[in-house]
Amino acid sequence: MTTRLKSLGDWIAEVAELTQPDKIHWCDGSEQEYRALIDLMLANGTLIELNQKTYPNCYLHRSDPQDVARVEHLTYVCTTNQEDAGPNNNWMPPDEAKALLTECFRGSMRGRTMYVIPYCMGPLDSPYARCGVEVTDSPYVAANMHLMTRMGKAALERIERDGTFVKGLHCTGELDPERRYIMHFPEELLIMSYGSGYGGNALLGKKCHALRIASWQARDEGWLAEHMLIVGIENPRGETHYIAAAFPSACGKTNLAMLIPPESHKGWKVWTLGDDIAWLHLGEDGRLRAINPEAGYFGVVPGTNRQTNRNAFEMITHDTIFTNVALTADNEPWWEEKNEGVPVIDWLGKPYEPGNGPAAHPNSRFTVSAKQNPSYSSLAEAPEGVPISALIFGGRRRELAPLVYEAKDWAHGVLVGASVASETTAAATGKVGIVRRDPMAMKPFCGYNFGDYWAHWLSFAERSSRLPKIFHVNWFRRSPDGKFLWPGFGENLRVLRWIIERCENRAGAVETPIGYLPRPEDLDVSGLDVSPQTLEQLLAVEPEQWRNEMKDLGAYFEQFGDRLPKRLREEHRRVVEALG
Ligand code: SAT
Ligand code: MN
Repeated sequence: MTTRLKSLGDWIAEVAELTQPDKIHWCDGSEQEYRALIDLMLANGTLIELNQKTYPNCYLHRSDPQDVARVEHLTYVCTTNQEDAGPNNNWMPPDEAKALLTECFRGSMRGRTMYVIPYCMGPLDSPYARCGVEVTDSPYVAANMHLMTRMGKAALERIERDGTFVKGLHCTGELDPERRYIMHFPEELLIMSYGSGYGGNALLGKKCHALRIASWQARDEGWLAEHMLIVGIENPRGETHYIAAAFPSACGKTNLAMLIPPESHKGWKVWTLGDDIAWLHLGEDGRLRAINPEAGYFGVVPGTNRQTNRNAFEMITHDTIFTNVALTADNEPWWEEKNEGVPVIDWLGKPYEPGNGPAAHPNSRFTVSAKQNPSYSSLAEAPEGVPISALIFGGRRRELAPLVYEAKDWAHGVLVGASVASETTAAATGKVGIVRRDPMAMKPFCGYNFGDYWAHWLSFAERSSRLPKIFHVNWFRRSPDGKFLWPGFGENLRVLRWIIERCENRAGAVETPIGYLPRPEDLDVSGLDVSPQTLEQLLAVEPEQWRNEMKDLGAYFEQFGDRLPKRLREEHRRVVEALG
């Protein structure tokens, strides 16, 4: 297979000339090809076959121990003007970055096969979908891209029709953390990634294309590329509302996207459209419509069990690639809070010793096709996407942020999104548990200056009067003695119900300086082990804490200087004044 598209053919020739692979393989996306990739990795030891009786077609990949998460300090946005990348991104002049990486890539595929992966982000026949071509020397990346995207022949046909595509060049390299770079050139729709085989660094369709490059394209073209799950909530009357929700990595997006209604909510159904990324466009009717650009899940494994996420637990018992989990004596995958089995080999391949830390890496992952999800929505394939009733922002906060609140209007909602802060998790290298600002959960993923990004968000109010309502949630608030106050998981449906009822003008609320909050009686907590005092704590707005938060937010905004939209500054001032 080659291509009729000259620009693509020329680029592949240029890359091959630079990297000097032994062979070039154009991926067609077939099942036989996937099988051959798996067999190759089984033969060379990069994959381990798991128990095929209990986990058919499941495999384990152990990454380099130094290559287990995204590396934000080595991720760059290389725009001509540094201001365009903004203080929220690492920056290098494009020429310098390319020169540096060209030296890394020179001869880097010698003795290896170069895989050319044409892929489409979004349903193949969707006007909202966008395509890319990833070139990689990693069969692990090719196999993961097979599960995560619509890749191969059909994608290539669309690329040839469109005539444009995002270029992604990836090479595993020496896996030296000192020689690892994830570089983006949004002005040229180009990604160059060297020295890591980990998901978000190496599966270039995901964060690199579908968020960093796409957010740039979206600003130019008038849409939004967001770090959001998409879920449909169907009530017992058969009416479905679609919600898109942004949370930082490893804060439960996959669980929320696959939520199982609790026993108390007979007749409710939850449909998954996406668990990580949403592309949002204004439809002709003025409503915001969402598609999921991805076709699979790259989810956090630890914590997944029958109680927390039964759908995911069952979904990953077949046709799944596991990365960095532990093994039982029966050669089954094992992870913390699996609640069954006993680990004997840890994620590093060593005999498990509790004193050495967790058996599975805290950021161990499963890769699986979305079609395996029992709650997969048929509308996930709809070219026009689904209409969104509510947008939700959330973070992981021990204190301050109440269980849920609603923004007063769109501009206030943009402030609420911009104010997201969250405790860091194992999804990125660095310290875990530190509260940091993560506006719209996009801090690691916005491909341009946050100031311009907020202006773009604000501009939607001028284009439509039918925008969704905006909410903020916090499932992670704790009591002074450190216990989670809210049960979370399936019970989050109770909060989503209030959100939906607010969208239908059917639920009560009280106005506070930070937005509308449910009164205790507006939330259905019947049958839950949540006392009136606990509910009060969950819904408390402490003015002193909030005054400090707003001060901190104001100081954070200062770094964006002139690029900070006036409207956002005004919104901030309005909330500060309301807090007194
Ligand atoms: O970056 S990944 O997509 O690999 C995981 C995450 O951080 O969400
Ligand atoms: Mn994510």
